Amino acid sequence: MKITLTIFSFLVTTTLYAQQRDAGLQLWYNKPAVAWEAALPLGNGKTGAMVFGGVGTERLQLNDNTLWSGYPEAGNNPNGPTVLPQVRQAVFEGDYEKAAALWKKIQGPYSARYLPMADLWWRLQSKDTLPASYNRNLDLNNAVATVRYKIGNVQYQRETFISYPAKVLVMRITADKKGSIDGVLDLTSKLHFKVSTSTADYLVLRGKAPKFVANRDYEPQQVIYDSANGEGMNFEVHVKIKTEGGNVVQAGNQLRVSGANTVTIYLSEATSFNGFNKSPGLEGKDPAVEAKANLQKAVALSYEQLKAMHIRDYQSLFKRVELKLSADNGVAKLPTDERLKQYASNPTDQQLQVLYYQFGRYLLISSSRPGSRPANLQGIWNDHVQPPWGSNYTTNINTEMNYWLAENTNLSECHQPLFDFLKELAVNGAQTAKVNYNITEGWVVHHNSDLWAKTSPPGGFDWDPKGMPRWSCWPMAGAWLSTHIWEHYLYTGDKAFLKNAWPLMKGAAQFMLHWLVTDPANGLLVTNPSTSPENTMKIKGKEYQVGMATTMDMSIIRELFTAVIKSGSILKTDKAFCEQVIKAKEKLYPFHIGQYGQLQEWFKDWDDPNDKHRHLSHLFGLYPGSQINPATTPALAAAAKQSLIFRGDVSTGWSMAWKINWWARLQDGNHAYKILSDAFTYIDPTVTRDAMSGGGTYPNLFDAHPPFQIDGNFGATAGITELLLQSHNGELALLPALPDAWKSGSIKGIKARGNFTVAMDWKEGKLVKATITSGSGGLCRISALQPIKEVEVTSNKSKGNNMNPLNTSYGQPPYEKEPKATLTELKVGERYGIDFVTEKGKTYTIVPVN
Ligand code: FUC
Repeated sequence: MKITLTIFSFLVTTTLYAQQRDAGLQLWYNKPAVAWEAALPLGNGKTGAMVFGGVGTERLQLNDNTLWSGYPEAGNNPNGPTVLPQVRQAVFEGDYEKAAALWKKIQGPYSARYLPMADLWWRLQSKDTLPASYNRNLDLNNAVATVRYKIGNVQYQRETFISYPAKVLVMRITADKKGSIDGVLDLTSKLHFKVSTSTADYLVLRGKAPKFVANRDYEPQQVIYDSANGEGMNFEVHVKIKTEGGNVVQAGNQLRVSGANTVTIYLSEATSFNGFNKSPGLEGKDPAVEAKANLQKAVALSYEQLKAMHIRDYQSLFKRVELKLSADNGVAKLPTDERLKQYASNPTDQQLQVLYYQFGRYLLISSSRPGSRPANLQGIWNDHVQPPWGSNYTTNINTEMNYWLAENTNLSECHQPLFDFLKELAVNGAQTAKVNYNITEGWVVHHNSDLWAKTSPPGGFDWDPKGMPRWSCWPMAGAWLSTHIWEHYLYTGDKAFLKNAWPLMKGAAQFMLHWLVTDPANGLLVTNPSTSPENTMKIKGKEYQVGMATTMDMSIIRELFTAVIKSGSILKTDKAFCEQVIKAKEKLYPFHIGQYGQLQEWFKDWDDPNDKHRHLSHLFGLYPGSQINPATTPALAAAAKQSLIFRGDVSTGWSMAWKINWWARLQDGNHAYKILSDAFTYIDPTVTRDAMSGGGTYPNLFDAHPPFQIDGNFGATAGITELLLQSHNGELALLPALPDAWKSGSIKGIKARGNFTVAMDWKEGKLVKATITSGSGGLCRISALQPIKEVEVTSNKSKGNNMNPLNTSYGQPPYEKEPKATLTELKVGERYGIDFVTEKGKTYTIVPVN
């Protein structure tokens, strides 16, 4: 087949966001939520709410992103510098059991817990029976949750949203007959609280968080409040109610509305959190000041003004990306939970896939905005005082996965809270490095963190028969998280950002230079002690936790060092330091392919082909790293594939999401699609399931680990994007792993490294057209799987006939070199491509012609 690429440029027309509403982008239900995992999430990064949509009683379960248990507690362990050399010696001598036992002496406490704040109850006079015309929905077009039903001849409606610019939650209750709204408003909390009413239209809940909450496997009495010295956070929820018609009176600690035409409820909240290093009890802020100020500003605006402001803000992010797949297959008219239940027998519901994809983007916009904390294990939505894993920052995969979609789905701004967090982690992590390891340069983070930016190795969970080192002995999170800085730069071309964040990356690499040791056996640099997160190595039938130079450790360090070397050269800074990193990188213990053709997870070939563990950390280099590629490292890619095949497809939610990304990178869209379908397994929230029993999706489309964990949502959205566009290998690969099932479709507004914004249309599995908008100018290299024999370039700056072989990688974007101008048949795979020079702000159209 002969295809001609025609490239031409035109000035970008700046359509900020499309105004039209996409009817498919709604989660909707024909009954109220009973389980929390059926309620609908709203959020502005700071405030979170789950809307249940009851008829007799509406419940809004509320969170604030800064409401955590505890206080700054480093948990560093001064035994470290004495014990660490003993651990290392034991490992070098092959006594892995002793190494693990010794390691336990260095551990500190587990993290603090993310807590539920309060519940708002709107109790109506109607019975809690289901009216015939009931509908509740969450419209992803505008981030508004709506409940509608008819009782008698009155049509009722409630609309709720949480505004990022106005920092308030607003609920508007209307009816189509005057004077028909009666109800009682009430606030409660699962934490210590008191409610008071200052005026007839104002409610305040004052609460106190515990200073300690034990992990989820302890009894509820393991929640400790401290009144003596004020440890533990204070918080306040303020509610003001406005009515048209009727009246509002105080009734005890509740507000009673009768005979109103409309009711508008404004809610704001704040905590005494005053920074990661200040006691929230003793040095905290007065939450009343912030809560009152936000509320006062908001109530001065009309409901319509607030709603318009909210939608404008939300759509400026959400509407950047549009995904279209084939027309619906008839089930789109069903409620979302019904569609999900049908999915197993009908995995062709591509509209549900689109909804799920955009829901991932919606969740990031709602849980991570500039100024907020980063999204935790549950984003910002949590109803448990003892949430699973503390709803903390689990940094050996979960926190990072939360941000995989930030750049490629064009939500770069939502990445910011993670970078703010890194600054705090670097402060605490420098202390941990010093106290625990006597390393005085750089910073370290272990496998758990929290609001207090904890960086020490977490103990806890003593009940686990396998012990703790297999997760706590993992000082790699600072390095992994720092690669996000580099990724953000690659996608945005923001040099000022890179410069500003350079000390963080440098610090993470400095720690690693000190952490690495020379293996006396081969002279290479290795990590010791080392784990492959949460997995164990099986040697002669026995399991061990702690060894050396796991593939994940070495891959993370290699990825970080590469980013540091490139950043240093872009910023023209720290030459001597970068040279040290270059030298160290050359001596890193390399990848190995094991006896079963698998990518070796461990230092030696101890992999068990029957191992089904959910973590496949050794594939870090395939994704999110960019060290393993079918085109440039085919043998390693084949080994990674073998490892994936051994582990199987079905696992916990986040594990399946990671697998989607891996199969995408291996360019096997069909396998990725199969796992995406597995992830749509309906999980009934009313049935208790074992946490490792296999993931799926709850009625509200939250990912089920189980239990609910948000990483699976984010990871799957990132993976769907990765099926359509990849840019980690020095080129923009268009439709690199399109599943057969997605015969025709289009995507707009996704991003590639080099600061390119991409739109594509495809039919019958073939690219029809792509447009690339260049955000920073520079060279753009395109590759496609379709054979290209001839290329015609009409861009003003590009040379004609300049198709290149793509079997060599020539660095990461942003591209600085001139394009080559040779026309050559490709040797590797069937990738064909073109280089062209772009101008900042211009859009280029690529039309393959058959
Ligand atoms: C890690 C994972 C678990 C879970 C927890 C929050 O420990 O191994 O599956 O996701 O984090």
